Amino acid sequence: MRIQLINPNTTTAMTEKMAVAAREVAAAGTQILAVQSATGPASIESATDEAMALPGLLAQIRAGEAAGVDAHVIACFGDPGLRAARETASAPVIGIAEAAMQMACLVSASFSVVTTLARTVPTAHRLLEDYGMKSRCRRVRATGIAVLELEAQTSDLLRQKIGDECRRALAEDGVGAIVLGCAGMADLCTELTQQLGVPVIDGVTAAVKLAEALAVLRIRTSKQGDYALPSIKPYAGVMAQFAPV
Ligand code: 5HY
Repeated sequence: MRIQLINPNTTTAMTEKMAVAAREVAAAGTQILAVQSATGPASIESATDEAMALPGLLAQIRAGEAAGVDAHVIACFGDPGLRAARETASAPVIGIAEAAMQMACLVSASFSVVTTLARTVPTAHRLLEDYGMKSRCRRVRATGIAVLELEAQTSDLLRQKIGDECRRALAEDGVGAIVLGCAGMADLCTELTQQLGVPVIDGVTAAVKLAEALAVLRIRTSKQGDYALPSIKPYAGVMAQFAPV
């Protein structure tokens, strides 16, 4: 099976980092095709970044569909463009935030999210609302770490900072699990789970396993209702190259 792992930001080191995490958990017969947007911001930390990242992301979804991949993973914690990607695709499309939150709910009554900048906290709250998860998430905690500080191997200092915030979540929020709020934290999940003694869930690996499950079960994105294909129409200016076909 082939899973297209899409980094919707344009930072190659981050794409490579998440590909390593994805390949570590992928089943023997699963190929991880790691790609990133060709256009857009280096990291996604605001609604503006997200809007500017979407044309490049949707172009990758279309390319993956043309190549016949079995599933797509959108590897950014804001789940940018998830609904548009599902309109575009017939294969399943999994967002890492939704995947991590759903998986946390399977093993704990409640969880807290430990994420990057305070700037991204409202996005996580909006997703919780959209996914009907508000009652399961006790708190979304920022670490003050920018996404690009996590682009390569996470430094010891940042590991410590993220670990400390997870410990505070366990001490203060009354939760049984932690969801890591950035694709750049994918390299921390195993060690934090060992250190903290509770499930620490990274969305990249959670999404890969959910994508495999849907592909094996041959469950694909519904093309009726909300995720019906978008209608074809002219797009003007620079957007013409991104128009649905
Ligand atoms: C991510 N931004 O996972 C999100 C994280 C965040 O470029 N990749 C990004 O902080 O919302």
